[in-house]
Amino acid sequence: MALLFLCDGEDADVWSAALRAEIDDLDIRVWPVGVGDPHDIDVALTWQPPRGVLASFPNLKAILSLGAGVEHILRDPELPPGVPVVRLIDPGLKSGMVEFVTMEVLAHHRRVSEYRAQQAAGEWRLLRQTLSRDRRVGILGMGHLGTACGEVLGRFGFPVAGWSRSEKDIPGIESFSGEDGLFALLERTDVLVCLLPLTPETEDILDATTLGALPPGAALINAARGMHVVDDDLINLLDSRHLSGATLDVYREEPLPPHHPFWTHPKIVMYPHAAAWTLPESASPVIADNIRRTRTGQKCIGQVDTRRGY
Ligand code: NDP
Ligand code: OXD
Repeated sequence: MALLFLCDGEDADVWSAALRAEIDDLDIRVWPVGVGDPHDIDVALTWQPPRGVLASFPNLKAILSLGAGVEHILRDPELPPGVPVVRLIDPGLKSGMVEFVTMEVLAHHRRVSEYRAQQAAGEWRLLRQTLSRDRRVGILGMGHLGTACGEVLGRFGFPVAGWSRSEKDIPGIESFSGEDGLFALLERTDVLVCLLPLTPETEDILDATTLGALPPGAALINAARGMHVVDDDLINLLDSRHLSGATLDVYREEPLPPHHPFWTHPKIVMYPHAAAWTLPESASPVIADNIRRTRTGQKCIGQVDTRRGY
């Protein structure tokens, strides 16, 4: 029994040390050079696996994502059928995302970009302040991360609503679901936060129709996936002043190509997919638990429905 570490760009030594602190005799094989006999591999820990690689391990019993998203695994057309795919439910990812979303909601609420632009221009001017109770936040995706963000934002006094596939009953958060629910949420939202998984149903969900349904002056924070946003539609709505600003952490192509208009758009604040990292010191106990579960025949925590896509 061996764990395959299939995460290009991640430090395998750091991860091996953190995982062996949880399971001291863990046999870890690092792709591509240290795999050994493919029959030994029973669990894969992966981020953006190259197409077809996972299919080459005949005894694979679980595929663990190194992040919350799993679309980077499910897009492999040669994914071995019937092997459970598991998303990461990690306290470090949650706290990182809560910090990021709170920071950016507050930045839009308190008009930070406008003050920075005024400072650059040497301009001393007060911009109108709004009470938090008059700034409505809407969250697309009320899962592990969206719910945590909504609960914290509610404590600042923002009226928070969330949209999910199923209706939720979360104290202090208005719940919307379904297509009608999506437009009802958009119409009452001043700051829209996207924390949806990327699935065939959610791809391109933020387009001229949905973003255009937000009230004039609304702002967008996308910390989910770049494929949720139709880039040209977002730019048109910012240029026409329907939207006041956007914070983007994720892009259709990463790194964002140098000539993409987002880089220089005055109403866009960019981050390089940095909202919430998977840190070994936080995620290793969760991953180790799922390795143990796989080896003792129990269901992993965070197993996804591969047909649903999340
Ligand atoms: P979860 O699986 O816990 O939550 C997903 C939520 O989206 C659920 O509420 C689900 O509804 C809802 N949803 C899914 N499909 C639809 C749909 N078609 N219509 C309406 N609602 C839908 O995911 P997490 O909260 O853990 O993570 C969300 C995403 O955040 C990840 O998939 C990833 O892409 C992104 N992410 C980005 C990071 C970054 O650094 N930028 C870091 C970590 C995550 P229901 O509850 O009814 O099932
Ligand atoms: C994730 C991410 O899905 O970092 O965890 O994007």
